[in-house]
Amino acid sequence: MTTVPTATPLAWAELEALDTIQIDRVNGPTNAQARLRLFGKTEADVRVTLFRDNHAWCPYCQKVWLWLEEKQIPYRIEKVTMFCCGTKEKWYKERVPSGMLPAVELDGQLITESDDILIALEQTFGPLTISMLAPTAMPLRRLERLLFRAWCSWLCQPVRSARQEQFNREQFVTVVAKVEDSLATTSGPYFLEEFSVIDLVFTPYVERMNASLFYYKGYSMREESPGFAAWFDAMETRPTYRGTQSDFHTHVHDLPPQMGGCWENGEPQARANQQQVDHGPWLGLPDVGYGEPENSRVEALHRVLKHRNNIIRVNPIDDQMFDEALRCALTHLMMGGVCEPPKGSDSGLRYLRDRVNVPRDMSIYAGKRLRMSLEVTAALVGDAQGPAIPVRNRYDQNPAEFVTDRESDEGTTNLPFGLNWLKR
Ligand SMILES: N[C@@H](CCC(=O)N[C@@H](CS)C(=O)NCC(=O)O)C(=O)O
Repeated sequence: MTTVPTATPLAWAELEALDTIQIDRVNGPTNAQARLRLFGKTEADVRVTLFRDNHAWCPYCQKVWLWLEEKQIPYRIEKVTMFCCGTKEKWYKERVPSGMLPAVELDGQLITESDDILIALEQTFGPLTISMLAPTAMPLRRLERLLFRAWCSWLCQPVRSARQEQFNREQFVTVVAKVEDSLATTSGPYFLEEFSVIDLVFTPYVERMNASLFYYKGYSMREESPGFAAWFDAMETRPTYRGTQSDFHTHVHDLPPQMGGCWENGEPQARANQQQVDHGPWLGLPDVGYGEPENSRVEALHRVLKHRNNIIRVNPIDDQMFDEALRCALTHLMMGGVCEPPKGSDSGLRYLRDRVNVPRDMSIYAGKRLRMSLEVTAALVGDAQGPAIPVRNRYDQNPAEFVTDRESDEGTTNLPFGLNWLKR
């Protein structure tokens, strides 16, 4: 019998030596960690502050975020807690009593409601191809709301019968067909002849539809709808979109508390998809169509190293045991091969696997690679899962738990990877 060689886990210093990545959060490509974006300009040019959620889960924030990135408007980012994750910051409620996100401060004036924000921004900086108020924009904006409502009716309401489930599905598919007809009227993949604000209007919820229907209903929008497939592919050519893009795992678990529940239909395809999204393999899921960048592993390493003290502290298992287990997973990530973690560390590794948050913590392929190494390493010692991901709230992701330990992240206060709610 051949025995598979077992690597010893690399020491932190050895792992640090492998971290060769340099990321310019302020002037480089779109990313979820920046607190300041300058696009080569200076801080004196900043007229806008975007208030958005810590986790990059809020769809309306993603729309405004993408607009600022596409137009390359210098801006600051202030991150705020969503109600489903913890307590809203007092300073934010003083400014926006409803606590709703996003908000923008433009030349000292506070604006809420994402569409009003875009209208104010385009009045100041010019439209992104067309104005939100242009006659061509209005029917497309209404079509997006129609699609949104058909999705909510199917996903977010319990049904009494298989017939009702089928009806909701058909309603959704009918609206998808309408949207695809609209996409087909242009010669390119976008809603208008040129990429425009309309594509941004559709982006956040279409991304969430693709994830949630795959997981809860066994319906793969990107694979079943060629017009949407081409649109997704085109969106993914844009570094702006790539920087805000989430993965299936993150979305299917961030949506239930935000939407008030997501209802699965129990079909075999849905079950198979749930298995893949939760347990892997994560490569090959239709949440991304472009090829893997060569630095995805090193990006994952870089992000874990940056926050390793918090990651270890918040994990439900013993710190020393998890320290070694995590180094085993990172050794696998960077070197391949087998690196057996301590017995009993499998649930801790899977706790982290389930709380990698894309794009808050890292980009989509880095997230997949990290989940994969955590799972492969955990499987060497057992099949214990971490505590279940809650569905009514995500207090397991409460940023307040990190307040005293906030780490500098290119001028950011980033709050990654779950928290120590079980240990306390
Ligand atoms: N109509 C608003 C909707 C904004 C909205 O629903 N925001 C949600 C997040 S997606 C929110 O801030 N909820 C309060 C919270 O989660 O803390 C807009 O377009 O800006």
